[in-house]
Amino acid sequence: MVVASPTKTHSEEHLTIELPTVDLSGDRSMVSNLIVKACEEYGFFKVKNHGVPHDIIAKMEKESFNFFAKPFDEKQKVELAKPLGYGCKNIGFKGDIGEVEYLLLNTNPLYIAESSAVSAYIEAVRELACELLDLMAEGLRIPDRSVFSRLIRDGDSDSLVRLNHYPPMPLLCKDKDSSTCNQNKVGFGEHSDPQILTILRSNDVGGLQISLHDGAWVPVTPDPATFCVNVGDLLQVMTNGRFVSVRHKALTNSYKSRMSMAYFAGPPLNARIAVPPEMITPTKPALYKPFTWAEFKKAAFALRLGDRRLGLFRME
Ligand code: GA4
Repeated sequence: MVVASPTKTHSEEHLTIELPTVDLSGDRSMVSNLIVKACEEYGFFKVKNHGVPHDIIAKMEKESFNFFAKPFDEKQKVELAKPLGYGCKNIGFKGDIGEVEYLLLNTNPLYIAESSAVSAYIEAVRELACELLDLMAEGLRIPDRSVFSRLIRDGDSDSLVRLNHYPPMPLLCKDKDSSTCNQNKVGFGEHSDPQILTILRSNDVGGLQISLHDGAWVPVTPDPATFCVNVGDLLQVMTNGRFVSVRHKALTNSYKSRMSMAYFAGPPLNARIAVPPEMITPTKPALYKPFTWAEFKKAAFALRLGDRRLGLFRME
């Protein structure tokens, strides 16, 4: 198994880190330990040999590009995002905007045409998400190995797929001395993901940045052969704060289109977000109050994209 250890390169302008890359074909107990370490340190990691067939990814990407290449009027014929459907620039309900157009879909088979590129992609990526969640439980030494994945496998799971298209945004500098000159525009502003786990695939155009513990923003090198996985708010809660739901954002590229496809693995709306007893110890008492996903989701959608919603659910 090859694991690229995180390396930092200081340049005059910015810092880059290589996220840990976990090879899923490696020894299971080593893989699960590496995943736990990455979730604790970065809240993000990449996976290779992930088992999602290349042709399923390629078809999904091709259909996504075809969709976004359609005239604006036609795209708008798809239901407008409320929050599901087609959206352009507007994110959520609280006035957030970004240089992005997107399609947000419920992954429930009721809403997705059978044997379509989208349904094949959802099925394969859900399988990967469940496998990763089982590996996390194993690495955390939780005897009930499917404690997290069970929530995603449930037929009522409230998981989403989001196709994001970031059109190229040239850097136009009227004032050469301005501090914002030469800065890429924000496609999707800083936030954490509310769900359990996010599995992201992007084309070879960079733009994703993650926030490190010291607040520094670091770009993630794009790699279409891997999936980028990140911990969501609910997994931070279910690991009693051991895993971190890290803030991230996406910038546009100045001359190339960036396409990303995100699968947000969420539990059923009525699921109680329980912390496995192994995660609570006398030295690490419960950090969060109990709540259902419906309650948490409602709170998330009532706030701005960048607001810190986990604080609302912390024990006094
Ligand atoms: C972030 C993760 C997912 O893209 C998403 C987003 C959702 C939206 O775009 O409608 C939210 C955002 C996301 C978090 C806070 C709320 C809800 C926009 C927003 C202002 C689909 C999700 O589930 O939460």
